[in-house]
Amino acid sequence: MLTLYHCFSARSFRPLWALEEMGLAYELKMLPFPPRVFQKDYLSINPLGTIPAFIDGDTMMTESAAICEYLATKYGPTDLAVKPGEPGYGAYLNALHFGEATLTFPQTLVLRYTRLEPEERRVPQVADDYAKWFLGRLRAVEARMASQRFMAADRFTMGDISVAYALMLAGSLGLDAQFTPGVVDYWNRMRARDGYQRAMEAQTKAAKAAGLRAAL
Ligand SMILES: N[C@@H](CCC(=O)N[C@@H](CS)C(=O)NCC(=O)O)C(=O)O
Repeated sequence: MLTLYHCFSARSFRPLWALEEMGLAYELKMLPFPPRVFQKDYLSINPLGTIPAFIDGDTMMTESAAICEYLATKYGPTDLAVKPGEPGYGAYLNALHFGEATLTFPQTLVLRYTRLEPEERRVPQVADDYAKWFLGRLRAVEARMASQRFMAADRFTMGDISVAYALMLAGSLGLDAQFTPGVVDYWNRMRARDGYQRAMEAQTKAAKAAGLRAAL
């Protein structure tokens, strides 16, 4: 059985969405956010205390985009991955990493310095600067959507899951009002997918069962 440790709408949503797109069976373990504070025994699973943690037999992974790639390559074949021989391979790998390293990381500073730190440690200038930094980096998505419908290979892939999760997080942080038209259209198409909707339903049901509220 594949096991995914998840907090509501945290980065673990990427592998959750991937699992739903692929129709794989999995167990979803819902935790309060952040688990390193509210569920300290989770540190025995993932010493970093971060979400996600993903278990498949002896394999344990903690990087959301890498887990998506793992699922596609290990449990495929699936069109959700792009093969090295295909023209969109480079764009695919780029989107997988761009979604996390370039689009999600700056938003974690916004989250931290507007919501997670105690009032006296909040720093509006850091939050504003990194919100602008994130919105500036969306230029790459806007430019691509001028001529394409997906991040790679002319079809929906794990690269889209990686990038679209960053847009989902931006919605939680109230940054989506500043999306440009091509990004708005792309995000609307991504979140209309059945796989996305099923992942949303799965986390809502699991959160209710665990007595947890939305974390992000
Ligand atoms: N690069 C990792 C980052 C994991 C990460 O930092 N997750 C956040 C949730 S979105 C977290 O667990 N934060 C709580 C903490 O740092 O204690 C990934 O893509 O999965």
